[in-house]
Amino acid sequence: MSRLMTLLLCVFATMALAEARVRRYKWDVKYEFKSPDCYKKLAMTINGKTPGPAILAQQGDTVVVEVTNGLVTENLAIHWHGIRQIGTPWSDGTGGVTQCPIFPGDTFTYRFVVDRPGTYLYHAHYGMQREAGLYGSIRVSLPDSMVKPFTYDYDKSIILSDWYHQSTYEQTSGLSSIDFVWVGEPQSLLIQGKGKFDCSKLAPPSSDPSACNATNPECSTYIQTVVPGKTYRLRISSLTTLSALSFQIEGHNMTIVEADGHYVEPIVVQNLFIYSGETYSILIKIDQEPSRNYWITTNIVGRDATATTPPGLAVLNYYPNHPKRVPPTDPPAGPIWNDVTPRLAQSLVIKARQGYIHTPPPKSDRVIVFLNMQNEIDGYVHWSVNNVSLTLPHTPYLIALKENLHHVFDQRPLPDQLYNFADYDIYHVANNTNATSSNAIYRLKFNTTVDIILQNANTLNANNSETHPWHLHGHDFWVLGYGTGKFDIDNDPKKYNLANPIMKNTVPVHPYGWTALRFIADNPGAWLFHCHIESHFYMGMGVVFEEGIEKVGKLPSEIMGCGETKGFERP
Ligand SMILES: *[C@@H]1O[C@H](CO)[C@@H](O)[C@H](O)[C@H]1NC(C)=O
Ligand SMILES: *[C@@H]1O[C@H](CO)[C@@H](O)[C@H](O)[C@H]1NC(C)=O
Ligand SMILES: *[C@@H]1O[C@H](CO)[C@@H](O)[C@H](O)[C@H]1NC(C)=O
Ligand SMILES: *[C@@H]1O[C@H](CO)[C@@H](O)[C@H](O)[C@H]1NC(C)=O
Ligand SMILES: *[C@@H]1O[C@H](CO)[C@@H](O)[C@H](O)[C@H]1NC(C)=O
Ligand SMILES: *[C@@H]1O[C@H](CO)[C@@H](O)[C@H](O)[C@H]1NC(C)=O
Ligand SMILES: *[C@@H]1O[C@H](CO)[C@@H](O)[C@H](O)[C@H]1NC(C)=O
Ligand SMILES: [Cu+2]
Repeated sequence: MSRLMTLLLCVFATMALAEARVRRYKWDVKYEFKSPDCYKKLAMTINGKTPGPAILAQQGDTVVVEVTNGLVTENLAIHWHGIRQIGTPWSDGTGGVTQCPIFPGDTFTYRFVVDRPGTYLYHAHYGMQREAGLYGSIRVSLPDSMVKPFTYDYDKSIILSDWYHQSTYEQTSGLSSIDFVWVGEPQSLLIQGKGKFDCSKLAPPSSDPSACNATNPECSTYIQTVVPGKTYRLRISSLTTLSALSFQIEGHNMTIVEADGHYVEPIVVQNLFIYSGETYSILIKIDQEPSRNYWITTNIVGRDATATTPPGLAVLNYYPNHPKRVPPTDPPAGPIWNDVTPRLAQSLVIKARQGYIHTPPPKSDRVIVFLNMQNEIDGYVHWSVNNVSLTLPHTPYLIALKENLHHVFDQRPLPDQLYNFADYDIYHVANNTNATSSNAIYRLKFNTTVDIILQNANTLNANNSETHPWHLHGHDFWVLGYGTGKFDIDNDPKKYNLANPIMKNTVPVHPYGWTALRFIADNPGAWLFHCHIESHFYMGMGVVFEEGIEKVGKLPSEIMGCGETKGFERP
């Protein structure tokens, strides 16, 4: 019997090997005028499109993307969000961390293995370029020989995002001025790249009638046609620059079955809370009154955008109704923006699926508490972690570490906990003390287990604490717990879920709350861990981990060319 099993396993392994393919893509990135919400703006496109082309692959495939930077005056880097890059840390696509940016006119080839099935993303990772629309989805299917723990008839991907009319240049200039200008709430929400801005609200009205054209087909409502009686898997992901969202489909419950590439114990919800950088698969049954269409809506939660950002609308079109037939009802209102309770409840209820549980190590070797703080530095507003605001060095960390360029970033270790964390009042307005700007990093002992506690606090404004989705490159982490108030290092760890925690790469930290994570530092490289809100990361909200740098293979010369790396280029 066991010999037969071994034989079968060998056969399957060989089949899996035989199936592995190379998926090649050739992308031209440039600026083009686009009107995703009817307002004409310069958007960053891939082969003429935003969202860019979806990458479809099967577990074990090698994805090769040849990116040509046609932005003329701007650098570029593209990150493969949720792909751990085991053995290829230089393909993570994080400008300043894992590579020199792709210079205008240059072509760079990303090459990596998609080693697990699931729903992943890609997006620009240089400056605030994601805001300009450079993003798309990655769908990795199971090997032919393996079955999913749930069934469905159709599989669709929908990316949610928010959209600003200002350029990234205007936004970054405002954020990095002494007269700080906040980016504000987005003008619209996009569902699979389509939204609707009310052109009559343009202030001042444009004299150019094409500047905002309500009948432009680029901003036609997104329509998902469905066949009655069938079950759909919708892969919902968020790549908002700022907003936390709620997503709902009128009259239909949704069953959450996957989160960030991991199967979860199915739970039925009426709305899905989703934070920037997260992906979920939901199943819906097309079982409602078939003579009409239904609304698909998304709205902002966690920030008061009621007066500024209308909900994003799309249509669930029951075949054979006309796709343009407007649902006879008003779009359902989403949940109220400032109620944290249901959001925390959703975070708490999602567990790893029975039969697919990866058990975390029972103990950690190191505990790092990251206090999320808003500060000022020399009059500039920053976000910081433990009083340190991240600035990226001109020479990327991966290269600096591997080639022993010790002088290009601050070598001093950073604290595992703010020295006065116990006294820090998370409900008090953050005192206007200056944080420190630094490019120092955390160095993790290879293959050790690390716990990260993300602690939220009050911002510089009274009675305000924000939601921060934190994303880790190069790893998945276990989500051991969430709590409200200040983390109690003596008692809260006793309540950790070590039995069936989900694994994710992005997780929210709720207002005035904490989130506890555990991961194994077993992927040699230099990895960013940061708030996935574009402006927060731009303002310093992130840290960098190094682990097993001596185990990193020879760096490809293509990632060189900036800062002190020039001598390492191919002659
Ligand atoms: C608005 O878009 C429609 C549809 O593409 C087009 O026919 C019309 O000319 C546009 N109007 C302007 C002022 O550009
Ligand atoms: C959705 O779930 C709720 C709560 O479980 C239930 O009351 C309702 O009937 C369900 N709706 C549909 C359309 O299945
Ligand atoms: C912060 O820095 C500014 C500018 O350097 C300085 O004027 C101010 O006194 C500092 N504030 C504190 C609390 O140290
Ligand atoms: C800010 O300073 C005040 C007065 O010294 C103190 O009561 C408060 O706890 C401090 N705030 C924080 C967030 O530590
Ligand atoms: C943050 O750093 C500043 C300047 O080094 C210091 O004055 C302040 O007390 C620190 N804040 C905390 C909460 O440690
Ligand atoms: C990592 O640690 C585990 C448990 O201690 C051990 O089994 C494994 O061999 C280690 N892996 C490496 C690459 O050192
Ligand atoms: C903050 O909340 C407290 C308690 O609810 C209230 O007394 C205070 O007026 C609020 N402050 C502001 C600026 O809203
Ligand atoms: Cu944030």
